[in-house]
Amino acid sequence: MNIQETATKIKSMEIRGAGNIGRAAASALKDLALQSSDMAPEMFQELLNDGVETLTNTRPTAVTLTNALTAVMAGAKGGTIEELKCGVIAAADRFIAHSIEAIDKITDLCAARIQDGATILTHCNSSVVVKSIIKAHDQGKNIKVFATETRPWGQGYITSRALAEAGVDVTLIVDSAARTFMAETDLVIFGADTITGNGTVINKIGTSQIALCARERSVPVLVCAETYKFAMDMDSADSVIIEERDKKEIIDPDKMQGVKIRNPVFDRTPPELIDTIITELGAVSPAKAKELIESEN
Ligand code: RUB
Repeated sequence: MNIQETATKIKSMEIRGAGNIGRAAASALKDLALQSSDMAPEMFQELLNDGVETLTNTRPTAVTLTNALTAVMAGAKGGTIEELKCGVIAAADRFIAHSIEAIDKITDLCAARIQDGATILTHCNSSVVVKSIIKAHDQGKNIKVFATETRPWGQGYITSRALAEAGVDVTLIVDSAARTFMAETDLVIFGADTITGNGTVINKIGTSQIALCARERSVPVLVCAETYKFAMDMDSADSVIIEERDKKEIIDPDKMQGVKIRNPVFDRTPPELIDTIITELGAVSPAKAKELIESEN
C-alpha cells in the first residue's frame, strides 16, 4: 500500500489500534522503498521524509506511529539508493516481526494472569487484550467478559464479536454501566496507545473513569502494551496530544442547533490507578516500566 493510501486509512480509522497503526506505517515505508528505483539517493531520502511527514500527520496520539517511523528511518543508511532501500526494508521487517513477537509474549503473560472463573472488564478494542482473553479461554479457563460499547466509534462491537466468535462468554454494556458491572468484575484489562516515562497510560476516552471505578472496588487493572508504545522521553502525559475527532462521530450537529459538541477520543490514566503493565519484557508496576525497558536497551 502506498503512503497516501495508508495515511487515508489511518485517518479514517479503517486501520486503527496503536499496534496496527505502527505496523501499517512501517509497511508503507517499506513499500515506498520497494517501489523506488532509478533515482538519486537524495531524491529517495526526500521521498522518505515526505512519507514520514504524511504518516505522522494522520493521528496525533499513539506514539507507536512515531516509534515505528523512527525505527524504520534508522535503517536508511548508506550512500547508494540500493543501500538505502535495503536498509529501510530490513528495518521495517524487523519492526513488524518484533511487534508480532511482542504481542505473542504479552498474550502468554496476560493469559497466565487470568484465573479460571474470572470476570474481566475491557474497554475499546485492543488486539493484544482480545488475543490474551481468547488464549485464556482456549486454555480451558471458564471466563466471562464485559465489553464496553466505546462511544462514539463503537470499538466495543469489534471486541465483543471477536470474543463471541472465539466462544468466549461476552456481554456488551454501555460505557456508563462500567461502575455498575464493576461489582461483578475481578480484573480490568486495557490496551494502550502511549505510555509516558512516569507510567501514565493514554488509551481510549473513558479508560481513566473505568480505572477509577476499579480502584473504588480494589479490582486490579492490567495494561497490555508492547514496548514501542512507550514515549520514554516524556515524563509527563501533559505533552501527549489528545486527538479530537469530528463531532459528527457523536451526533449530526444539525440536530443540535446552538449546542457545542466535543469529541476527544483518548484520555490519560495516572500510574496510581494502574496495578501492572505487561510488556514483552515482563510485567511490572507503572513506576518500574521505564527502568525495565532501559535496562534492556
Ligand atoms: C484504540 C485503542 C486501543 C489501543 C491499543 O483506539 O484505544 O485500546 O490502541 O490497541 P482507536 P492495540 O480505535 O481510536 O485507534 O492493542 O491493538 O495496539
